[in-house]
Amino acid sequence: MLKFPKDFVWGSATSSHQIEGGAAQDGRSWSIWDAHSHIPGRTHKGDTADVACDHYNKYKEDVRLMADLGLKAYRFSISWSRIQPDGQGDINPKGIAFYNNLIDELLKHNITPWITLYHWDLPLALQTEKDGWLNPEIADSFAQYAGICFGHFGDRVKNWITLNEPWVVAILGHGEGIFAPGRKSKDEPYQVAHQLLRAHGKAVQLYRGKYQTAQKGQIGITNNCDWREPLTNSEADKDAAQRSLEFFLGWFADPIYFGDYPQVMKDRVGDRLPKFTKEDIALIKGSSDFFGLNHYTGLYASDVDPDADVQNEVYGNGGIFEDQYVQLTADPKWEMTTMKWAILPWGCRKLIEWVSNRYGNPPLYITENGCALDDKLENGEVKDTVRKEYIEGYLAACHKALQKGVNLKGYFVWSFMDNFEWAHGYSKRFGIHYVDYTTLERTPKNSALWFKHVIADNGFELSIPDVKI
Ligand code: GBH
Repeated sequence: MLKFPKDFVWGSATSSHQIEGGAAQDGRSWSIWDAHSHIPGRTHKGDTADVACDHYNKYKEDVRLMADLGLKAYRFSISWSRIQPDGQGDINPKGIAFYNNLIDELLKHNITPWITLYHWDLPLALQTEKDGWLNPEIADSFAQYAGICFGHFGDRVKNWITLNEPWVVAILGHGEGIFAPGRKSKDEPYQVAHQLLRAHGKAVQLYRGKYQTAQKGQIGITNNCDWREPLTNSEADKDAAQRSLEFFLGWFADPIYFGDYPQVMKDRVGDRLPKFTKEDIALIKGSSDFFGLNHYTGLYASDVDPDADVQNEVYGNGGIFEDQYVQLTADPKWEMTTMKWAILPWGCRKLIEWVSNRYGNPPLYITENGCALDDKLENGEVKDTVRKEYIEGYLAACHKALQKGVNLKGYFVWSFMDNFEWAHGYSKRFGIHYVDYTTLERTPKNSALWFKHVIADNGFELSIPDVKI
């Protein structure tokens, strides 16, 4: 039996734009993702999140399903456009009321709310009128919005995450342009990342200065990272894997833990990498009470000779190719999810050990981990064995890391239910609950029924003893 520490946080996660729907309900305004998905060709089959899972109207039913699962914690995000339709200024009382009701409903069922303030759905006005995350003023707008949330919800909410995956905002939103706001650039990712870090720092400063003592909560940030395994034992490939991890995760975590970007980024990106002022460093260094990590997959990394004529996607390596010169490859033998992401539990173990070693073994939460499959609902059942074994393998890897002393304190499955998977629309299913998009009916998949026992037993009997962890 693999037992987890007492008080281990067993959770599941979602985000506002992916599940809520009610896009124009009760005074909500559009976010950059509403605008993005309404442009033909940006999402699979033109899917939008206008209705999504209609969680805005079905939240009570959803909390009941969470309670059925015995979930200890639920991580969700707030739609900034519901709280401040213009992104600044006036507060929308109906938006406040919705999250108050959701929080109260969770607490009534003994489920601890974990709130993410920003999961990519920037109020559209801030983009069209202010240039969004490119504008240094956004740090103040974000802190103002965060303050509204701390003030209205912080009496009951003790776990705050400022930003979800700033890497995605920078690289997919401003580098590749496949996510909102759909911009393609080799420089903007660095500029946007810089403002995201400053905004995070300002929100944390406000929380610590004005709310934390009275409310007694914790605040941090969630970053994402895929594992990078050296392709060979050569020093060059080992360096390439390390460089890739520093460009991916060190980019956001080094400023928070050490007060500056990784040296390898400063060396290679040069003047295109913004510099922190003393005031910025005072805001950002030490600004996370815990290390939030979203993790799904990994790839081999190998070194590329900058002079060689290598054909590579500019952004295909988790960053801008010419800044890193890292080639990423998959082993054809690896089992893949329908996202074509490799299932690599051992990569999860290596990554959390890497984080623990580099950042001084901080309290660590896996705030997302999960698997997309072609699920079929048949006779009321979804036989998602691969998902159950994915979660089982990754949890076994977590357990091994715990035994080695990693300070892992919780694990949130992505996602509580099938939802709007961004550019993939509704074509990818990550949920442990199946959503029928015609009737909007929810059904627990077999993975959810298994996870329920894991929570109840605070561990599980490993059913896949050959899994490589
Ligand atoms: C998360 O991001 C999001 O927070 C969440 O909203 C989303 O629904 C969920 O994932 C599922 O997509 O092609 O092998 O190079 C995930 C961040 C970054 C993880 C890119 C996978 C590419 C893997 N992703 N990474 S690969």
